[in-house]
Amino acid sequence: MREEPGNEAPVYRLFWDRGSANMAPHAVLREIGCPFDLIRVDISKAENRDPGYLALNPNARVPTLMHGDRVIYESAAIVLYLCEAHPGAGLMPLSGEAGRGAFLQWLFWLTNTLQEDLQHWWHADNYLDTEPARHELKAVSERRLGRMFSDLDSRLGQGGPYMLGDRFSAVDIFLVMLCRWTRGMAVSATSYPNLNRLIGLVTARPAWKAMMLAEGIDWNGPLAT
Ligand SMILES: N[C@@H](CCC(=O)N[C@@H](CS)C(=O)NCC(=O)O)C(=O)O
Repeated sequence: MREEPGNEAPVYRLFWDRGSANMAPHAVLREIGCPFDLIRVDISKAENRDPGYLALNPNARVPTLMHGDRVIYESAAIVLYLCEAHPGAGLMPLSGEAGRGAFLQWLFWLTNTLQEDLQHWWHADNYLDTEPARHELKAVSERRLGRMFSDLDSRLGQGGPYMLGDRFSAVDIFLVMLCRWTRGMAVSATSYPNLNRLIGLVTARPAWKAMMLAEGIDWNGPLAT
């Protein structure tokens, strides 16, 4: 599928699957407004294990971004790469600007801490062999996530509405992607008022809406997507 504003040649190719970790890079591409190709990698059909895809991303995960011959994987790295390549889009404070440290801190924390606990909840089978152990890991992860979302909510209540105060950035997109992944939990991210306000702000953006439409998902879609 080609997403091509005007007649420009596509600059990027994003390998994606529905509702996966590509959501944030995909929405960032749409915020930037540059031409790109979308190449579906259907995990349910094990396309992420095809030799051709493994040659790009040996971890067999989505997303992967190609920029010409360059290959980049890890969703947060792709987001940072795109924000740096398109400073005019204003999706992150540049080096030396106020908020730069906070941007990096939150992007890294979201991907190495919050996203990791979400992985435990969604994919306990990747970590433990028996059902009771997996059940326990899911319960512990959900408790830990609850504390993290509660802390984020307090922060957004004191200094929001965005993670960088009154400045929207790609960190908000990344966080809202992770918030969608809580929709099957007893207490989802939308239960926290300040987080829910941020979710409302980000999901109202044309770029987010276009990403959801292109991926064929909505906020409360089935848990497989
Ligand atoms: N840290 C990676 C995680 C990517 C990831 O786990 N993607 C999932 C979909 S959300 C995936 O590709 N799963 C396929 C599998 O584990 O076989 C990132 O953020 O890019």
